Amino acid sequence: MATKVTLKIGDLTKISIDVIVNAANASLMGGGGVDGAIHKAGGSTILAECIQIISKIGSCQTGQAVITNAGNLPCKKVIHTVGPVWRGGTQNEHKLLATCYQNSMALAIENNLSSIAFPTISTGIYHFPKKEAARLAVDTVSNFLNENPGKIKEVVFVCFDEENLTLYQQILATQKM
Ligand code: AR6
Repeated sequence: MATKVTLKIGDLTKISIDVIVNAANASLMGGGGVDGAIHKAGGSTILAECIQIISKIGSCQTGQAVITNAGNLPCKKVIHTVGPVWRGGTQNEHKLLATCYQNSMALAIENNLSSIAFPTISTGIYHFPKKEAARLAVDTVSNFLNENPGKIKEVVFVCFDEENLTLYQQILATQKM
């Protein structure tokens, strides 16, 4: 069965799905943007599990993904991944952002989670250019699904603003997924 790929505008924390992906930072201790929204809506059990993870791994590297409970959120689990800070595009940012999407989907499969929702990782406080990030997100997810058929039933791209929504609409319209 082909994977359903959809696009939504709104708040990632409100989505009922197996797993949502958090655009976190290396400390996993929360922050602003979607990270702040997830911890605020999800409650303290998410942070408690992040603290346990950090006590074992030290810090979450850029591109890495880890999984926790989802506290009070309507999803079952949260995957925390650390996107690259945009530094002009010369510091491996594209590859690192692709790795976030790949590792998140691989971790979802490992945990038997078959529906996943992504925010537009790195395009807020980390300033990755939105159009390049949208293209990279769609291409990376598409390639991953082709290479791992039948494992993920649904992918939702969640945009928080009209600009990202329009970019994703344009890119998805030209993409066979
Ligand atoms: N639902 C969906 N998308 C959201 C939400 C929400 N509730 N809130 C914001 N966005 P950002 P980054 C959008 O800054 O660039 C944090 O402090 C937002 O409009 O959340 O990867 C972390 O702790 C933007 O389009 O993540 C890190 O330190 C997108 O989510 C740092 O920010 C990503 O913006 C990570 O920065």
